[in-house]
Order: sequence, then C-alpha cells, then structure tokens
Amino acid sequence: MAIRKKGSKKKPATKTAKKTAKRKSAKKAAGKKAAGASAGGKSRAAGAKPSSEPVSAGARVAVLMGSQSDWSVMKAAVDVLDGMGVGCDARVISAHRTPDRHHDYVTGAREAGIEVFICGAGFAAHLAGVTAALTALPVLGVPLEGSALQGMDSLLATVQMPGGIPVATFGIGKAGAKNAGLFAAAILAGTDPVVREALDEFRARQSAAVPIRPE
Ligand code: RP5
Repeated sequence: MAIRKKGSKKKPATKTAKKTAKRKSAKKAAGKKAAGASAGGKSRAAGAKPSSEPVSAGARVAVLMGSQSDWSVMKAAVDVLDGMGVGCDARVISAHRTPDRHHDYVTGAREAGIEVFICGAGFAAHLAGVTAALTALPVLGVPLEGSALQGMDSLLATVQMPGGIPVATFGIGKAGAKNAGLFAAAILAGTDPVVREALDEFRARQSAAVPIRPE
C-alpha cells in the first residue's frame, strides 16, 4: 500500500488514477497538435510567411518556378497558353526556400480552379516532385539549366520519380517549357472544345509557317 507523506497533497497513484492521467495528457497533446496545424504548426520554417495572394481569376494552369531567375524560360509556357486563351497563374514558389508558400498554394489550388501544374526548377529540382506529392492534379515538370551540370541534374531529379507519384517530364529549358504549356492545353482540350479548337489552330498556324523551300 502506498503511504502518503505528511503534508503532501498528492493522492496515491492507483491504477485508475494513472489511466485517467494518461488519457488527460494524450488529450492535451492532441489539442496542441490541432492548434499547431491550424496556426501553421511548429514544423514550418521559422519566419516563412504563407502566400496570401489569391489565384488569378479564371486561371486553370498554375506555372510554378523555383526562382525569379527561372522566369525568362518559364514565360514560354505562359505565352503559349495565353495565346490559346488559357488562363495561367504564374508564381515564384520554391519547395525548399518557401516551403509554406508552396504547401499552402498547392493544397488550395484545386479549389481555386487550377486543373494542371507546370513546375520549372533548376539544380536539385524537387519542385515538381513535391508538388505532385501534395496534389493528384497532373504535374508537368520542366528541368532548367543553370548549374554546372547544365540541367542534367534537374532533368534526372525531375524525371526519376519513384513509382507512385508521377511527374510528366519535358525537355530542358525553353523548348520544354513551351511543350509543357502545349501539353497542359492538350489535357484541358480533352474535355473543353474551345481549348481543343485553339490547339488545332495553333498546330495549323505552325504547319503553315514552315516554308516549302529554305529561304
Ligand atoms: C532552383 O535553383 C531554381 O529553380 C533555380 O533554377 C535555381 C537557382 O536559383 P537562384 O539561385 O537563381 O535563385 O531552386
């Protein structure tokens, strides 16, 4: 039998008291976890601010790039989609420099009207892969040049996804960005006759622009 010390307010720890205490501390821990999740959580990078900019009205394709320095190349995807009347939302979002912005954007994108992601990144390019991990929407990856390995690093990082989380990977650089834009249009054209027509017109214009003889 447990003996209470004189003056001690603590009750003897019976089996029932121990169980109750265990339940209470589990409940407290669960409450803290929930509060952390809704407030951003402790796992978030210190000082990182989630993006509060809403997705552009009417945008159906999100064009993400890891750095401002990627824009001159990734613009090729936006240009081709703009030309077909498909709305884009272009963002500088890095999976490693702005992880909260990335998480918040990708997880809210479907509800905001986004149907396809195009992700361009250089070096150890994990932007497309992490995006695909967070959404079941189609993710098109564009490997970018810039490192000492001239984009071979980003190509392999983007294309070599382990089975289970697919990323459709395009060529390195501007041609890859342009083709990713066209492929995004092709995905939308599957259910949207207006985009299908725009894509057919794009192809027809492209064919007509090829000279019969070299000029
Ligand atoms: C990647 O690192 C970006 O996608 C970019 O291609 C590359 C270099 O970024 P900066 O150092 O130019 O910002 O994350």
